[in-house]
Amino acid sequence: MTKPHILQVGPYPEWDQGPLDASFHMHRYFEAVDKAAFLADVGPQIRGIATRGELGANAAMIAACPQWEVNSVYGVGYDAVDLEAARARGIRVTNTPDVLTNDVADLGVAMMLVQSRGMIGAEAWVRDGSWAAKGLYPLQRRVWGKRAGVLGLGRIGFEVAKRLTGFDLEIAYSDVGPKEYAKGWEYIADPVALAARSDFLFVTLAASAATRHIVGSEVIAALGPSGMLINISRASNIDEDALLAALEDGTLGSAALDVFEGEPKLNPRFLALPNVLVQPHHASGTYETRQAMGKLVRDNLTAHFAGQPLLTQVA
Ligand code: 8YV
Repeated sequence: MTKPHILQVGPYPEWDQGPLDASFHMHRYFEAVDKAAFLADVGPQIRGIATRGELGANAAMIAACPQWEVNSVYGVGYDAVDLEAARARGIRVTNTPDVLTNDVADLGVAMMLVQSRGMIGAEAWVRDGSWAAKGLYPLQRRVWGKRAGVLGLGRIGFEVAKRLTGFDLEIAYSDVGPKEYAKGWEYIADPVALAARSDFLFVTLAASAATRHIVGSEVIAALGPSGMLINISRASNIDEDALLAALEDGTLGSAALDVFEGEPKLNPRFLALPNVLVQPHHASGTYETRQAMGKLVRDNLTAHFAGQPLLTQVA
């Protein structure tokens, strides 16, 4: 059987590329200089798209691939895939849930600790000789015993909340409705009210058109001058202009962010702010997790072309 032609939107680690090239005819969109010409050339043969959470598959790609059957996302978030176009054409879409949940939750909690305790500055304080020259490092903010809000108590939100109980934090959450697995954590339907009763607000909900800017100026102001916003979901869940303005004028105390609009070309205003911890969208970035994500991408593609049920289908 001829190997199915796959449009590869972005790079994958070598341990994935080898097996993919062995099983499929991979067309590397990310290496193409003239992307439109590349799509016009290879598009007619493409039966599958292999992409990443933050890259997705846009309308131009989809329009160029008349034989497109399946879209396999390396990531749990598939908000960057044009789902409407996929559904209209009966395209099957898969993602990589569960295998990354704990790593993403770990990084979210770590970001809260690093930012609250000023560990980036403390590291520099030692390395640049300030400790010897200036003495003790300035005092920071306590974490344990404070109040945490979790916006989106799905798989990742649940694991974040579970970890926060280990720090004796008082947990409350918002979601479309109360969750039976919420271990007695307080359900607060309104994100503004959740922010108002929180010292730390974690944004963990799956991004969609419905959640766009769910964290806007009202939520940010409610979190307040001593509050911290932590985002390990998608930048689109937050009104970034409102966030930047609030961080610059002190309406919001601080933020710890792993995702940005237009990433990796984030707004340079973030880089000028001392009260923001910036991270390069690596919440799922461990060898163990990425190997599991890569295997799921391959297994879903293999299952599709073998006429088998998909492992992790979302559409
Ligand atoms: C990326 C993510 O997929 O899971 C998601 O939705 O955004 C990430 O895990 C990962 O960074 C690889 O691109």
